Amino acid sequence: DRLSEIRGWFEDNREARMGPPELLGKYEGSNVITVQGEAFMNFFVGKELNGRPITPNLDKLREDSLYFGNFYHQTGQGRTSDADLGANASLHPLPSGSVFIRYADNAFDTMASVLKERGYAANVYHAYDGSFWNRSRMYKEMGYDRFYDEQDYEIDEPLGWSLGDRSFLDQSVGFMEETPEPFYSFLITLSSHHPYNLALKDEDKLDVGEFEGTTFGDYLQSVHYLDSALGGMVERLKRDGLWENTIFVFYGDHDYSLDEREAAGRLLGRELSAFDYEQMMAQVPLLIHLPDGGLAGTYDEPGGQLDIMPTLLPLLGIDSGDYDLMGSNLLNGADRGRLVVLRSGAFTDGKIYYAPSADGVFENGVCYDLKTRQKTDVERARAGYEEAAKRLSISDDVITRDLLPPLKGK
Ligand code: GP9
Repeated sequence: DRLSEIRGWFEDNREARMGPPELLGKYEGSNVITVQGEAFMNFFVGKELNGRPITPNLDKLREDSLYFGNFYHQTGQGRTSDADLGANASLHPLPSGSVFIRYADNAFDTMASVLKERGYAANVYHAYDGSFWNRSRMYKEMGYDRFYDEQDYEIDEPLGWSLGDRSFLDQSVGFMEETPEPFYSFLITLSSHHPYNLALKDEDKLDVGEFEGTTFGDYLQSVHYLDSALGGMVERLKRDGLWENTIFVFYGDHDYSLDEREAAGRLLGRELSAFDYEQMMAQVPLLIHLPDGGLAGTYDEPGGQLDIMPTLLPLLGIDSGDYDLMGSNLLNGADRGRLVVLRSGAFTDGKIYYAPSADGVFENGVCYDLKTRQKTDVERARAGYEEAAKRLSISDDVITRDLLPPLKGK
């Protein structure tokens, strides 16, 4: 029946979730601080504008971090909440709506719930109305001890939708300092939310030159501000002695909702094909800083948000194979046949990228060769297409039929 079919898939993919044995438990007992950056994409990371780096703090952090530069967001209509679900529960979003709103009463295995079983404290931080995306309800189900929402913060830096990220991150570290270790902290930033036109202080401004007064220019300003806020947070974690015992994770949640192919091409100094731009809109950065700066480098294998949980758990001594997670461990190397599946049915294995057609007929989709960046025979995508469709339907059933308890025999 369906349940044993699904159980079989999780069993068959067990090894893809487990990391290299020598890393199992290497950072056991560390705190984990994960920051999800609003609309923070990858295409400007490490780039300069008028001779000034757009993301100087992330550039510095990258020197002793793992940087995944070929990393996809896997969100759907639930946008920020879908990214949260992907990273914290390793499940795909649904074809419509947000899981946070539609299925908040279901049972989930999450970073918070799994780590709490191991004696961690687990808190989530977001300085906005706690009911947005049904977070207050969903975070109870996800197992957090506490959700720090807008009411818990002093709004001493009003910016954009709410409190500016600089003060948000700083006050959040203050709350963490009152939390018993080890802890898992999940933070969601907000200042770089659309429409991006922030009233920034002069010292926070980036000279965006030719993009001044455009939405694209405002967007670059807003992500530059988030980068600066992150830099301040890392400084404080170091100063206050948390950094050496913390795995620090940063990733972007979803695309920036703009159609700016021409402007993005000007920024990057090359003309972008429609495919180049599609890839840009699909990718966000992922950085993982380990307490000793270990495993630092740029990782080019493809990955996605659902891979964050199965990558982090083994570092803390927890076998990801024991949990029904849809993602893979990013430290396995590319040889495990990793497939990154997007909600649209698009997928990549690092060699090809398949973009489905609106009618959902396989043959009408387009397959690209990632080396040549040209269209290639769509048949090359058939096996991956079938596996991608299988994964999406398993994840959908797990969520809509609340299958995690019965999969565990409960
Ligand atoms: C608000 C914020 C918005 O709480 O998370 O999310 P988005 O509109 O980007 O999904």
